[in-house]
Amino acid sequence: MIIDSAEVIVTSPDRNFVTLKLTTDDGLTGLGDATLNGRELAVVAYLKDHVVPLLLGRDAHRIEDTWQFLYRSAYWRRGPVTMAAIAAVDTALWDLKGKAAGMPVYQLLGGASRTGLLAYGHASGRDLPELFDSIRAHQAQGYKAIRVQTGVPGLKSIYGIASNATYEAMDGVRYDHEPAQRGSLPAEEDWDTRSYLRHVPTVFEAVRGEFGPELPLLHDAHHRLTPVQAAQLGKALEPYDLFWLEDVTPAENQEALRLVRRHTTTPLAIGEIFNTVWDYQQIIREQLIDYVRSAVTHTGGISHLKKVLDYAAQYQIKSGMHGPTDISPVGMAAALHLGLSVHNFGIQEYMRHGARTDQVFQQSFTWQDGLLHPGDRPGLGVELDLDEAGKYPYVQAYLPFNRLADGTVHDW
Ligand code: KDG
Ligand code: MG
Repeated sequence: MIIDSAEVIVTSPDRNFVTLKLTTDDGLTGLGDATLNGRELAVVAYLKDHVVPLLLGRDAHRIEDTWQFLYRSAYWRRGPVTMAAIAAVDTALWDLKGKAAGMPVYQLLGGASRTGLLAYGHASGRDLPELFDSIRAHQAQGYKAIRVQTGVPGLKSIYGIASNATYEAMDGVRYDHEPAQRGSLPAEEDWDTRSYLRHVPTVFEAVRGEFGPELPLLHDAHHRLTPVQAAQLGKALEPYDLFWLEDVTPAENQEALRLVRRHTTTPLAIGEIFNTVWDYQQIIREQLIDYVRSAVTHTGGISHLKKVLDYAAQYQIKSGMHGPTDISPVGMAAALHLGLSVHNFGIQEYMRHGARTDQVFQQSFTWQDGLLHPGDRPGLGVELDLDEAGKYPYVQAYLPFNRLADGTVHDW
């Protein structure tokens, strides 16, 4: 099974996606997701100029060897662009191996450890009535766990969601396909941490009052807090029994989490912007987190994220793979195969893609009773319709950024 051709496909049905397609001498095709939200074309160039020429003529069965070759031979290691490119190759090779074996990828990873994957969706609203409607609409769609984000009084944007997001109603659920907004400049949003810290516990008190104690609730602080503010928030939210509190502090400073941990037992999830096992070394060893947020797409592919999760398993830390709409259906399928197979699966983030995206990427996963399953087609179970993809050329889009009232740039 020799790699004959490697094509990088950019398409923007509801948002930008970058896909690597490998074709072998025996006519099999494998897909890998290389989408890096807001920096898509950097990965396209990395793949086209520096990776594709190295792949032609290689044995597609040698997944681990190819991974190590791409990682070590570049000399320059880690980083989101490199690791998204390597992830795409790795994922496409798993897809090929599955197709060659006539088995879904999860079977090659050791088989199913469960019957389906618990998934959470994103409920949001400018105020409580809108938030409650959004939670109910998610429940009606079958979601058994829900992330809660709301507007903060005095701030213009709904926190955690782009203010001008293209909302598209699907079965009554509003979807923010784009925190990344189309245009040549990132949108500016406003932020005030003290208002946020005062407001969020009141939201969770109201949600628990309305929806009761059972519903697993999650919240994302999107790197906006200092360690002591994160500790305050975790403590304030303890009565509402969160499934997790995500990205409380900027992830670069891992020691910050020691302080947070000393003050709260609210479970912590971190890592959607991490890209290697080395980013997790300290926070897993010191048990500073409870969930690993990395996506296959941004963490070197199925092979590398499995290593992270196996390491995490030694400390009873579970998976919580990143699954917003900027992970393509190919990246989502990879997450589902990995999640189904590892023992320490925790929860899967699942925001539905738009109708155009679903036409470009034909998928075979199922969503039933709040559980996802990757399906049993050989490989990943996703095929890319090139004609459909060709209808939607790349559109420049950036994630927003924040400024405080005095004009200081703040984490978004
Ligand atoms: O590309 C960035 C988005 O994926 C991010 O804003 C979404 O934080 C996010 C989440 O938890 O899904
Ligand atoms: Mg997040």
